[in-house]
Amino acid sequence: MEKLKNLFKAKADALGAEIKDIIKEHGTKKMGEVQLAQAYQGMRGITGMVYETSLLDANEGIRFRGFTIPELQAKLPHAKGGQEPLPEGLFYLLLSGELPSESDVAELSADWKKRAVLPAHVLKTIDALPKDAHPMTQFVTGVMAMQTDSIFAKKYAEGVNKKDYWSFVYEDSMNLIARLPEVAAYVYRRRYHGGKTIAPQKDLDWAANFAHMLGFDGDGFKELMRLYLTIHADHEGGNVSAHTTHLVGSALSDPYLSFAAGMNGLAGPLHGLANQEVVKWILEMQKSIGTDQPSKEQIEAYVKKTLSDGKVVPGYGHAVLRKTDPRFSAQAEFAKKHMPNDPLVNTVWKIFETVPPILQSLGKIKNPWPNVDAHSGALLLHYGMKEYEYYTVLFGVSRALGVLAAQVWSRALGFPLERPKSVTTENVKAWLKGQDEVWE
Ligand code: NMX
Ligand code: MLT
Repeated sequence: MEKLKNLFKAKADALGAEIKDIIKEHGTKKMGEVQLAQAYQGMRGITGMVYETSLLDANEGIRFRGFTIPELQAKLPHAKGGQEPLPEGLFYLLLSGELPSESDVAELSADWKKRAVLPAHVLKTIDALPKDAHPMTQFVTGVMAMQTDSIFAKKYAEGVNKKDYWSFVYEDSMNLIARLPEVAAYVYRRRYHGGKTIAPQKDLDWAANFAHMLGFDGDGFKELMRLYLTIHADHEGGNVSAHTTHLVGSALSDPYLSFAAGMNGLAGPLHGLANQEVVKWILEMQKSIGTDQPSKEQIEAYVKKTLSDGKVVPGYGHAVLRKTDPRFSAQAEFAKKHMPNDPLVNTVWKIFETVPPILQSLGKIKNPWPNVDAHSGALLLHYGMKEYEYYTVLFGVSRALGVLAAQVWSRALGFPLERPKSVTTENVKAWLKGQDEVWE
């Protein structure tokens, strides 16, 4: 798809020149200061990187290139008869900064279809793992196996000019995104359906074809996938999966290596694995209480027990957000439209009424509100995808759109190796006594 690549190049050249001037004129301006506690406490609130594709406001939530989720639902092209945005459109927007037309999206969809050819060894590499290996392990293994096809790695070994890096990273990113649904669907069918795979259907859009290969051909699930794969794509640069992809990419590791690294971060329970943890937690609650429709009082008691057992309430809290995640709200709207009487969805809504005041009452949790993961599982279960250990793979397929678009930008803008400074507590203690400096 030369049009998108050329558009990107023109935009990147213009922004690159602007950034040069900004750094020259304002490079010594302070963006904040670092407190000692921040160095010990996960670097919260330190602004230390540039990531072009999206920006998170603590109260409003995510904007993708300036657009909120409801705006994207209205402005991005839809499938015929559908109402949810096509993820192809979101990728076009993230990469170029421009809203695509219907034909831009159709062209991108067709381009990804052409690229969606897996090297022969990829599925065999996944097959070397036990069938019951966690789906994220199988997914990342598939991504790593595809690395043999990296154009960037090959060109780098040949000694290309650094000005051209972005072009090969673009090609790798497009190939990787095009191929991910087949790898992800393979993992699902292998783990849960005896390895009976389903061939791609070439006339479907990226999300609908993924749904089809997973084995879900209903219109409702396809619409859900379009929404799901759009809203999980990006959450500015500091989250674990985006930051890891960015960091590893800064070493000029190719997009396969850096995306796989990001996915290993997404597989952590405080990050993307929280979507499986939410459903697991709700099912355990139902079992322990003995009903699939617990009352608010029963939920309250179970939340208190979770906390007194020293565990987190999955799906609640956030490192940056301080209000209900608009991705939670978008999913709640989808549920109101398509499944308002689903008992599990109703339980998710009751948990939403119950949990925040309890978390608030502890006095230490900065954000008692639900995040994206609090709702997603109930929607998937509604359509019959009950294998919750798989859910993070869906998150990962979506996250590729954001972190890989950002990676193309990072190479086009010539961002250097990322390497922040660290200190030791010995150094900190000496600094506090005035005997040493904290080295910059
Ligand atoms: N349940 C119980 N305790 C919590 C929760 C929660 N949902 N959220 C925060 N806390 C605790 C936290 O563990 C910490 O305790 P302590 O001081 O004893 O170590 C204290 O509250 C202060 O934490 P915060 O500063 O509010 O949160 P932080 O920025 O450190 O962590 C999360 C953010 C997202 C890791 C945290 O809220 C959490 O563990 N949530 C549950 C897991 C989850 O839903 N993760 C998904 C995030 C979204 N995503 O997809 O990535
Ligand atoms: C994400 O989507 O990456 C999560 O909400 C976590 C984050 O932003 O830190």
